[in-house]
Amino acid sequence: MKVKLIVGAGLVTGMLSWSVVAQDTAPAPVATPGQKITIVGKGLVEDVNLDSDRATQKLGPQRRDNRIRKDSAFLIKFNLDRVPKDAKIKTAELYFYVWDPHSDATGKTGVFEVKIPWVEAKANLVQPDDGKKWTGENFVIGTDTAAEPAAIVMIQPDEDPSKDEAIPPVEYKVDIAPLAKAWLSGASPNNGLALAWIPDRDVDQGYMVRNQVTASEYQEKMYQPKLIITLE
Ligand SMILES: [Ca+2]
Ligand SMILES: [Ca+2]
Repeated sequence: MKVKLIVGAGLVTGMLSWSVVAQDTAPAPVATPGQKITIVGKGLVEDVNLDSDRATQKLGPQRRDNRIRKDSAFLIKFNLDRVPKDAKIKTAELYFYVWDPHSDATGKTGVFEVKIPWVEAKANLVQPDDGKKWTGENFVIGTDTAAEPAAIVMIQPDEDPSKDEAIPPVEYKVDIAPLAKAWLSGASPNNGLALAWIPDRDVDQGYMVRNQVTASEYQEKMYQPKLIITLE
């Protein structure tokens, strides 16, 4: 069996963090009841900001300047190769981390299934890949994604309005088991998900809410986006 080791660059609580990526020569993984599979880190997670102010920039390497706001979204795709094909998924908890919450308002944030394939190093608001197009001129929620969110998360504003940043970043988690099941079974191609702001005056009082989230390039692994799948 040939395995490739990727050693995390950061020290996390005093220990080196490891990810093991099985190559295609590895035997197929076997499902164990109650098993937890954590998908985190470069090599297993791709993410990129599609940002209206930087529409043609390729923002895949951005560590934390990833903006969820009007006409902008943060895309995340998890590699499910380590999940046994016949596994029965009980929960699939998406974790993401907000380091710059909006100063005043709660941000209603949808998790939308993405319908178009995209490449972390090439995608931006105007293209999913070099030489490729989103459905229209730009990436649009409801056109390049499912119409309805698979889940909704309420991102809270700054706890202390005098401080612009949350240190450490604030953790959010939400179960996206139906999405993960569809990707694993092949019912839906795995093009990942988009975190996008959903304007709602009852929630945001009419504010244009902007939140910034960490990416898989963030120096501390514990604050990188991840998916924790628990099997039945
Ligand atoms: Ca990235
Ligand atoms: Ca802030």
